[in-house]
Amino acid sequence: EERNRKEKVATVREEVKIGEGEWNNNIDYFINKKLRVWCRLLRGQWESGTIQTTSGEEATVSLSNGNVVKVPTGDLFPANPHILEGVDDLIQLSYLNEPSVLHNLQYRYSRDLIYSKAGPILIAVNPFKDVKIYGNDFVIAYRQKVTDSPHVYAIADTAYNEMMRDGVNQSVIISGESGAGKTETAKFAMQYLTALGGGSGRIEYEVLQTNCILESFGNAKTSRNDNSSRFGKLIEIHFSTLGKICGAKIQTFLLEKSRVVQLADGERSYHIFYQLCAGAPSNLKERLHLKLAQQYNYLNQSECLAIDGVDDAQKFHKLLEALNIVQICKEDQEHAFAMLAAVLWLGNISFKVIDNENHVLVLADEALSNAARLMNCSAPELMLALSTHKIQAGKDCITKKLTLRQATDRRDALAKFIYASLFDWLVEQINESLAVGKLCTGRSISIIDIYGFESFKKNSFEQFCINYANERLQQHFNRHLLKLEQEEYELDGIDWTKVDFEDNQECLNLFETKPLGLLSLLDEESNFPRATDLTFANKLKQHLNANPCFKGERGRAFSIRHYAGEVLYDTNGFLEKNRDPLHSDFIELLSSCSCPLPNLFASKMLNQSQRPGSSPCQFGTVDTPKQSVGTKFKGQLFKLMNQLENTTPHFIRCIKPNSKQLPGMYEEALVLQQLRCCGVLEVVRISRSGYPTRMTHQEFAGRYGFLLLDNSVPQDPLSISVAIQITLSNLKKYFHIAVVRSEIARRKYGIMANEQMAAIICLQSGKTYVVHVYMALF
Ligand code: AOV
Ligand code: MG
Repeated sequence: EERNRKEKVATVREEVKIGEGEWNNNIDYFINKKLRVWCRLLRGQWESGTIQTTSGEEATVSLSNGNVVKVPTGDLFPANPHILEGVDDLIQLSYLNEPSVLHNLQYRYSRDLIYSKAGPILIAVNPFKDVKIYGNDFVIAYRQKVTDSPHVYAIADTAYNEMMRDGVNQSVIISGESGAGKTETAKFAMQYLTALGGGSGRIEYEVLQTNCILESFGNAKTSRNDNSSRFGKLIEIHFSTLGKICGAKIQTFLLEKSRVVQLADGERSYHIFYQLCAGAPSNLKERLHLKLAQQYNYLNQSECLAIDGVDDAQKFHKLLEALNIVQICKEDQEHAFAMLAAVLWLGNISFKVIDNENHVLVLADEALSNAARLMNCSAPELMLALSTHKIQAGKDCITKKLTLRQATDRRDALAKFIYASLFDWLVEQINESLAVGKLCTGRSISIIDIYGFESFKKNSFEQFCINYANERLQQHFNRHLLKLEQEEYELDGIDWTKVDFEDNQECLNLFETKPLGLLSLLDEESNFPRATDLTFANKLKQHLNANPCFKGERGRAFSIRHYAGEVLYDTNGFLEKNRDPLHSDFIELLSSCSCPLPNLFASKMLNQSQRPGSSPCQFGTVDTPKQSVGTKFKGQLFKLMNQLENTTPHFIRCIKPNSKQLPGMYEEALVLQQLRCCGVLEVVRISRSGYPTRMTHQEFAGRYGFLLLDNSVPQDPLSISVAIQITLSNLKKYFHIAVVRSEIARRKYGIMANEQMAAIICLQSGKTYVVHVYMALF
């Protein structure tokens, strides 16, 4: 076995001697040795083969499918030796070109090995089917370290161990585009942590049930994902000194409100509406005056009421269970359902045009009376609030009639406000129930799962915010994996050629610069009474055209070059969505409702929008909340980033293998685009040409001890150091060994070895000698 191993190492060594950069001089070597290469075919696909001959810039390649093709040598890349097929960490690949990485992931994916490591990152390729790698047996296997194949459980395990060992808060940061599998991955991470930190049985069960509730109210079917998160979420799970869960706290970010009133074709509103209509028992239905989903305008407009393979009624029963477990009392549940029904009925309220200026009256029909009854307000007052506007004129209040357009917008604004307030209220209730107990030590693991990068045919303010959030998260990723890692090498005085990476700072500046950034200009225009979406678009073009991440387009449109690709935005609705006004008439109306939730929502809103010095009499003029939606969101993201900075991050990158949500389908171009844009390849490159290996002495001896002449692993410190020297000088034949020179590194690591021992640093911690080896394959 030992001999075999040595031979393998020798072969790999010979094959990997040829570095990527030296390819041109080594094509002959590949021809002579009949080594595999990757060949880019006309349609951009990759096929493996061997080079037969070359002439000038052209090579004749015999492909593995039997064909022989002529291709430019620029379209050839060295392939990895067979023994490296499907390695579980990309850094083990000798050649790190794109086809090799793609092939390695595909090789694993086709064997249901959906997880791989890319140095410090976990890559998760969405299987779009049940893969039998989860559940109790697997949790135990990872806990007991029976297996070490890459898995979200392994990440959660590391986070947990580091939290317990170092007493430092941890975060698991999950990113990827829409439909890539972030939310599912986050749930598996939570599953593992709750299994590990389970104790009394109640709290961890509650923590898990929050997913069901938040998905009902915050997820919806989009054209990208049948269960798309329409809000961002950070869940902080707190642990006691003994490592048991003692509470949790959920923070949510900017729910997509517009979905409540407006749907794109083939998409749905929030799951909860369909679940309620399908699953409410008949007495509840009666109390809520509830009809079928297709009878509500807010739901039937997109001609999509059901999702393949999803039983909304059954989901409703699951939701009820979850609400009970999270201890939201029956009364509160009923209040919440009443608000949902009120929203649906609001959508059915219609208007009658009464003059040639398009002024309207509200039709006093079933929709109006039901909405009023559910909100517990008077129907005539609701009618008035929907069709007129009170304006303060000196000491008097005058009432103005609204046009059809204004009235419809107002009705929709009310529906959106009620829904968004309900969502926030629900999160508060959950947090109260999960409240972090006294036994908590303040140690926590945060899991972050936000809406993924989106690019539709038509992109509006929602995508603008979602993609901005993803830029922020990408920057956090860049900073930790690309910037700080390299800075550490520099500090340690290691000879290091910097790996360049796409920094997205410029795009963030485009959003955040004051006063000439997207968000500031948006606010400025939003405050300008006569501004329109078109004047806003023109303003952007006027000020931002010089920014390489910005492009003015025709009419109301503009594009942003995001890290994940260019997105075309239509400014239609930007100003209104950014202002997000709720007219004071409604606040008054909601405050007058004899029902707890509308009252609560109204008073929250008042607290938010009350400006210092404003009196209640100014009701009619204080129409816009203090902060715009964009600015508030920016603030939330900054806070989130600060929070994350105080944790040890663990990154998971979810990859969507096809855009059809189908199992077994691996679209190379799509995968490659995702790998490219999020910097995974650069991280692998840094990890590989960098010095990521920091292993304990035992691991080091176990792995490389066979290079010692007498094969023995000594135990006493002095012999260890001698043995390491010998091993190292042998290893030097095979590996790059970094020379750590700086004084800072010496202080950081304790005893530093001399140059002969290169990067070996011995650390004495307790009784074990830890050897830090900075090394990498040639
Ligand atoms: P997302 O969270 O990344 O999109 P999801 O986690 O909702 O994506 O995943 C989309 C769908 O892919 C899920 O509904 C599952 O059907 C499937 N899926 C994902 N991961 C797995 C897995 N590990 N095993 C089995 N099926 C999986 V978005 O929220 O739209 O950005 O905003
Ligand atoms: Mg999601």
